[in-house]
Amino acid sequence: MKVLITGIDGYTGWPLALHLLGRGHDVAGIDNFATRRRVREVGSWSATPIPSFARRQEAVRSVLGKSISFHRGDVTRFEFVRKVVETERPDAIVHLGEQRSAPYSMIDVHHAVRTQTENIAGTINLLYAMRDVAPDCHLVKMGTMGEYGTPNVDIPEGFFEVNYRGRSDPNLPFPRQAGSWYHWSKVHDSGNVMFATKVFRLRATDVMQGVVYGVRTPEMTDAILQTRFDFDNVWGTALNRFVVQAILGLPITPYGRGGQTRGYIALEDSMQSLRLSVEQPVAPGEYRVLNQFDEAYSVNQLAELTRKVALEFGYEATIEHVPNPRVEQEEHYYHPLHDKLAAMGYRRTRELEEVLRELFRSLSKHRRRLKAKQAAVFPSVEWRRSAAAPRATAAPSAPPPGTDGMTDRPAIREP
Ligand code: USQ
Repeated sequence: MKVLITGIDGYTGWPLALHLLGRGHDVAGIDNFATRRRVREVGSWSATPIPSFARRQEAVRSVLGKSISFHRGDVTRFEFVRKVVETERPDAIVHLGEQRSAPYSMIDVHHAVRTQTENIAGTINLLYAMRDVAPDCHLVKMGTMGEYGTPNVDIPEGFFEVNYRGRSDPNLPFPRQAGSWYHWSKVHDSGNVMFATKVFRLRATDVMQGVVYGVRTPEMTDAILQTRFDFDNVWGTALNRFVVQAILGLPITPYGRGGQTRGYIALEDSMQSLRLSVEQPVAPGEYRVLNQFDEAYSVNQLAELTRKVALEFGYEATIEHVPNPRVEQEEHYYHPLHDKLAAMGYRRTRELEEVLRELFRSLSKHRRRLKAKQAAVFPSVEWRRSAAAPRATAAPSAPPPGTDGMTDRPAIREP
């Protein structure tokens, strides 16, 4: 199959490209390198040194003997998106090209607006491009388990039966209660994708993915093929950050009481799941929702396990509960269902502890890069910051003259 990946330069986009190539698919990609710029904006970088995209393409040619066609550009520009879809004529589009950080979206009004306008516009552009030039193409859209929030009941895969005042509907969308502007952008996307499948008779799978952890996949056979790995407080996610904290001799920091529970999936198994979605498209007009995670853990469980594995590597990590910069439930019921991927042939291949060891092995090699950006590890973005309180260090509170407050605006050269 021919697969177009938006956000191909990212943490999951790049390994997905390698994984699909390895399985005999053709891959094309889009990226505007926003993540590279925005990680710099918050004073950090990828723990793993990653080459420019041109060098990545070269490496794919020389190491794997394959090729990736690449289009640099922004999915918020409709003409660009339409042109790429028309040129590539993909069988599937995996849409990962969105602003993916909850803290980044909570920095201030500019980051909130930019997150929502970009994410929502990019998805609508793809839906229209598909309608116009690739109506048979299957959209695999990256959503998030965070769309559902933490309700006090089981979470189905997208839809559930409702009985209300003597009437019933077997298939209503399960309520969404997201916890950041970023997560809400995914909720709005979900509504838009569901609507487009009806009115344009498009095919779509909406992937409610949990938190992804890990740094390696089997296709990364050479250091030049490795993916990015973020560990700062804005772009790094819980478990990945905990490993880095342990390596740097900093305390592991569950926010608040640490009972926050989320679904987690290893990077390699996320690739398997996305491939299965691509290889098993839905029918025209069908909107499928998949809950994509392996197991739910609380932040406290992850912190304890990280401390245990850290010891095996000679790191005596401590755990320090810090005031929660977010507004979220810190103790709650959490039981999402996730049966559909298993029915599609998905099998978990990676255990958490084993991936934790791999993380310690891989990241210890980059200790100097971690140390150089250590200041970015500490929480800096507060969800409920009053105007008078000290602000996030990540961006200026008032936009500099002539800009909209985003420091990633100017076109920059790739590193
Ligand atoms: N947390 C800590 N300490 C830390 C960092 C995070 O306790 O140092 C807690 C957070 O408060 C939260 C939980 O860990 O309760 C998860 O936070 P996270 O930063 O790992 O993940 P989150 O912000 O939810 O977002 C990440 C990805 C996002 C994806 C989402 C899946 O950045 O793109 O959509 O995971 S999910 O969490 O299922 O919504």
